[in-house]
Amino acid sequence: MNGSARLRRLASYAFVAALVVAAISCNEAHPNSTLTPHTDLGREIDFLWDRLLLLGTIVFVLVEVVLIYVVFRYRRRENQGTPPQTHGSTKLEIAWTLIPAVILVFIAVPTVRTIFITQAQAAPGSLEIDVTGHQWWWEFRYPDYGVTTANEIYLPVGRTVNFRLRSADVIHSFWAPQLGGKRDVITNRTNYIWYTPDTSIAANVWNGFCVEFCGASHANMRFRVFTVTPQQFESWVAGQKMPARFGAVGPAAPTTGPIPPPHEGPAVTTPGGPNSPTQAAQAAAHGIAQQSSGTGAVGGTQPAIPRPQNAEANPRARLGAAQFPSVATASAGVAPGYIFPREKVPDYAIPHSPIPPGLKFTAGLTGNAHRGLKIFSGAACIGCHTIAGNPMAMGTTGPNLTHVGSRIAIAAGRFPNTAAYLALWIKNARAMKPEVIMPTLGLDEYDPVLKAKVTSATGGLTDQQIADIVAYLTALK
Ligand code: HEC
Ligand SMILES: [Cu+2]
Repeated sequence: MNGSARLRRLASYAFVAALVVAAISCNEAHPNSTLTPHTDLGREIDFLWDRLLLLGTIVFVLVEVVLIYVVFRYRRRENQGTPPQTHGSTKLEIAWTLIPAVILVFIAVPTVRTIFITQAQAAPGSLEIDVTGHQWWWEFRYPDYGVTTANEIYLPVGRTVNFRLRSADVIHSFWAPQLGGKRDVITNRTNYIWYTPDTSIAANVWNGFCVEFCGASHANMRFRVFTVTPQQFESWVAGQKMPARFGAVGPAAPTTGPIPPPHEGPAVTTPGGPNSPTQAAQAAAHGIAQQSSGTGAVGGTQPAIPRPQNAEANPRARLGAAQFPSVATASAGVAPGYIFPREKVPDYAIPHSPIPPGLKFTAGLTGNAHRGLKIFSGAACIGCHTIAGNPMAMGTTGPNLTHVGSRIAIAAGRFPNTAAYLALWIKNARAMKPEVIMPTLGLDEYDPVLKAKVTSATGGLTDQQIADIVAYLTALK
């Protein structure tokens, strides 16, 4: 291939590449783009980026024009002798020292200004959120409200939020690209980042990520930010402050809902519960995984959250108020406070992770939340999980499950929060998420970390027991 043919070929490659870049950047949907900020902090950084990009482009174009001109204008011609050689030029040296210095001033002034703004302390009266990075999930505490959650935060628009970032183990990094950031989460050190979500972004969901490699499941360490109106936030806080709600378990319960493998379509509830036919119809209409409150569950491939159902009678009689007082007094299956409507969650915020091949769950099982509460409270779970209102569950190694039923995803955004995924998760978390700290708990399941099978001697749970636990957890709105 001669030189000009090669040049032409390169040019056509470059042209195609430019087209691809243009096509990608014209696409509307950029849910994780950092170039469309929705907070004050995000805009400060965006301003700096725009300014530097502009200056850099001007310098680049000037330098390239001069370079190309010089290459062609002064290229070697035939029969040309050695051109005159020069050594040293004070004028030139002053020029090429001064020009970059001036350029640097233009870069330094906005940079330093932005650093001062973004590193300043948050304004007084900000909403404080304590963020703790764990391998591989996020713990969020609202110290002013006594609310603890995992992997999902609600922020009122228009109010500055001040994140206090700490790590429980290794270095992580906290980043919700469209809101602002990112900032490292470091062991034995508290970092801060604050921003104020624009009032225009109420009723939105934003993806968040861990962006510092922190081990096997680093890529599975995500979170969701819900930006809501101040009123919705107050309502959400009020609900989250309450102890666990058990769900609507009526006197006629248990109504049933078999748990199919998640790759099968939504199953049909067995008749029995007062709401069952309506629920089934709703589920069919919305393609939503169905959940009959307090009892067994149904999952489809649809990553839906159980919808609140009508509140029913008090389960106190069945549970024994003395043993689980708060659980027993809670009677409604309806979430006690505002929760972001499941059907409004955009697709980019819904997990699409595949289920590991070989992991199966007995189809058609019916869970019972009463039994689930007892099994949960007597199993290893309570050593790692807290459920406010269940005095047995006080562990802090894993996420707080007090209102786990009101979250859209589990396992730090890896799977949708439906009965079917919950069942598989409890059965073999380590198959669902590599090397996760939560052990494999399903009877006869293979624990890929311990490299051993789970037996009944090591507390292995049957599918029926897991279905019961799932009924209990999904009732915790
Ligand atoms: C050794 C501690 C440990 C034990 C025992 C344990 N878990 Fe977990 N669990 C964890 C950890 C850690 C996570 C977070 C995993 C992740 O996302 O990386 C977790 C996550 C979960 C989640 C998802 C929560 C969320 O918001 O993402 C559920 C549900 C859950 N566990 C239920 C159970 C149940 C039910 C049991 C008992 C049958 C149990 N766990 C036993 C440590 C444990
Ligand atoms: Cu990480």
